[in-house]
Amino acid sequence: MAIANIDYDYLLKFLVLGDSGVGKTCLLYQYTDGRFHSQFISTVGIDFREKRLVYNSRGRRHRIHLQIWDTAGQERFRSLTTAFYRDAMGFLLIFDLTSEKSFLEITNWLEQLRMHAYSEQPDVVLCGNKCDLLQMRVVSREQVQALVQRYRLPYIETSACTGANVQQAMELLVGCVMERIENAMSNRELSLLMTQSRCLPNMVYGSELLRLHERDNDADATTHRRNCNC
Ligand SMILES: Nc1nc2c(ncn2[C@@H]2O[C@H](COP(=O)(O)OP(=O)(O)OP(=O)(O)O)[C@@H](O)[C@H]2O)c(=O)[nH]1
Ligand SMILES: [Mg+2]
Repeated sequence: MAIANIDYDYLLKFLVLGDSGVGKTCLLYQYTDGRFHSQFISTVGIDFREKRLVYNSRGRRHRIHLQIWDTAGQERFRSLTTAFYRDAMGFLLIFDLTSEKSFLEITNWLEQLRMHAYSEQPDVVLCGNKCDLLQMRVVSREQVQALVQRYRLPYIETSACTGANVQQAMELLVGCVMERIENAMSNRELSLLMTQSRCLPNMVYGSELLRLHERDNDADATTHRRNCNC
C-alpha cells in the first residue's frame, strides 16, 4: 500500500504577472524568505517558490501549500509564460507605482488573463508595488481607483523593499481563491482546472472534490493519472 506524504489540505498554484522590473521576483522573495534584493536580475522564463500557511474559515482550519510561479515580464518570454496561465488558480498582477507605463499595461495583462486563464474572470489581486518610493510615485490614487472600479479588482499597495503589505497581498489572494473553492464546490471551470492541473497530487473528484486526500490504494492512483495531464 503506497501512502503519499501529504501533510496539507490544499495545494494552491498562483502566478505573479506584470511588466519587467515592477518587482515580481523581489515581492516573492520578500514573502517566502523575508529578504530584499536591490540588484535587478531579470527573470528568465519562469521560476517558482513555495510556502505553507494556515487559512481559517467558517470554523475550520485549512493547511495550505502555496506554489507561487514567478514569470518573466519581458515580452520575449510571453508565449512561454502564457502557457502557465491555465494551471493557475489565482493571479497577483503587479505594477510599479513609479512607472506609469507599467500601470497602463495592466489592461493588456488583464486581457491576456481573460484569454489564457482557467476562467474569463479569474481571481486577481492588483498590487501597486514600490510604495516605499514616495517621492518617485507617478501613478495617482485616482488613476488606480478608476481602474479597480472598472475591473472590480481587489487592490493593495506593497513594498518588496520594506515588506509593507506583502503578506497581506498574498493572503488577500488566498482568501479570494479559498472563498471561490468553498462557495463553488460544483463550479465546473474550477473543478476542471483542479482535475486537469499538472502536479496536483491525490486530488479527489467528487462531492468534496477539492479536498486533498492521501493516496492509499492503486485504484486512487489510477483515477489520479486519468485526471492528470502530466
Ligand atoms: N525601492 C524598491 N525597489 C524595488 C521594489 N521591488 C523591486 N524593486 C527593485 O526593482 C528592480 C526589479 O525588481 P525585480 O523583482 O527583479 O523585477 P521583476 O518584476 O521580477 O522583473 P522581471 O523578472 O524582468 O520580470 C530591482 O532592482 C529591485 O531591487 C520595492 O518595493 N521598492
Ligand atoms: Mg523577476
